[in-house]
Amino acid sequence: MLPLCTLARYSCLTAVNQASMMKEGYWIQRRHYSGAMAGVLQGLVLLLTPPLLIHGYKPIVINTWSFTNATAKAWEILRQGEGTALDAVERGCATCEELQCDGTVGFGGSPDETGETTLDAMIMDGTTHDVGAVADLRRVKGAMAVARSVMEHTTHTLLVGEQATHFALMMGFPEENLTTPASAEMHEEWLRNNCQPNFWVNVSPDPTTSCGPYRPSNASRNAKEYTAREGGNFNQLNHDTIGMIAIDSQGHIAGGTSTNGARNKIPGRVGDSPIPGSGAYVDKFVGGAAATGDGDVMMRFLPALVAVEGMRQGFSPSKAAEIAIYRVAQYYPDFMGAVVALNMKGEYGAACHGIDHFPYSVASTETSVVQVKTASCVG
Ligand code: SD4
Repeated sequence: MLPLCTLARYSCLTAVNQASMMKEGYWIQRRHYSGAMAGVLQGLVLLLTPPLLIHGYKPIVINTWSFTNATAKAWEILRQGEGTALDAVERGCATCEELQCDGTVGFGGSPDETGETTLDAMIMDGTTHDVGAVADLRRVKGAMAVARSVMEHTTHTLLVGEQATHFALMMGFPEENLTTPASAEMHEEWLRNNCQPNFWVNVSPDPTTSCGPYRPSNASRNAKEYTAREGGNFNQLNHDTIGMIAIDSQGHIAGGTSTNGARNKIPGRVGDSPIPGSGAYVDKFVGGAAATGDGDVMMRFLPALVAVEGMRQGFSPSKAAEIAIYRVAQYYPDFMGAVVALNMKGEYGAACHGIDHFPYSVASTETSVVQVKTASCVG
């Protein structure tokens, strides 16, 4: 029978959570809200299933943004003991790919300059320090599962581009067109808008007014151009990666990411998400962290690694995430990004920059249901 106190606690927590988000002036945008509501429903379903007997570690999962369907899927696996932390991360992120979370994970989003959607994903086992990743993956929808295959069936870490596709097909994944009417329209609109915005600097014709093909011009790149050209391409609307960290009841920790990258990217562009230490990083002795945001800048600082090393030095997850974010902000004061961090004790936190608030999702034996937390950002 379902204990009444659990039910009471559930509705209480949900109400408090939403009230505090409204108080802070933040309201979940419609796309986030529908995800949150679906997660709440899934949370109710999870409450009706008998809890797993926990030995040692308390399972927990945390992920970027209010991608609550992904959290719920991972939590279902952890809570029922149906799989390991790796399984939870793989299936949780794959859920986002299937649901095209915010249009920035999975097929049919962020078309590149030619209109094609390409995918980056990574999975890391904090117990063995094994990693599998794919970048610039083409015509295969399940990037996270392909990343897991790289880990399970090769001794490599990262496969890219057409060769990653070739590998995926050998592993039995179907070849599919990742373009949808919505992504085709995004591309058409970009072309109608003279290819604005784009990621080119110091080329001619002038990339701020014209489409390519471009050739190099003589000017040299500087931080000011970052603000004007690169930073302007990233905001909360076109830039949401799922990054997830999970700990199972055996104390195994895993992390992963999946994204379709940056809209209008130059073909061949790979972001931070498939790079270990940048998109995500996990260590069985410490905990894990995952990042989202402007990957072109963030990968220059390995923020997930920095956050884990911060926790190793004894900082709380929130503080460690903040340290990682500040490291980037010192050089790029206009960058947009966020980091979630979780330690092996099950404590977690987040830090963010360049947006007002950063929602992230958590499910654990403490919360019983998927909750959306909100970090206030600096910068
Ligand atoms: C990238 N970091 O490819 C990814 C996108 C992202 O929040 O995180 N969006 O740059």
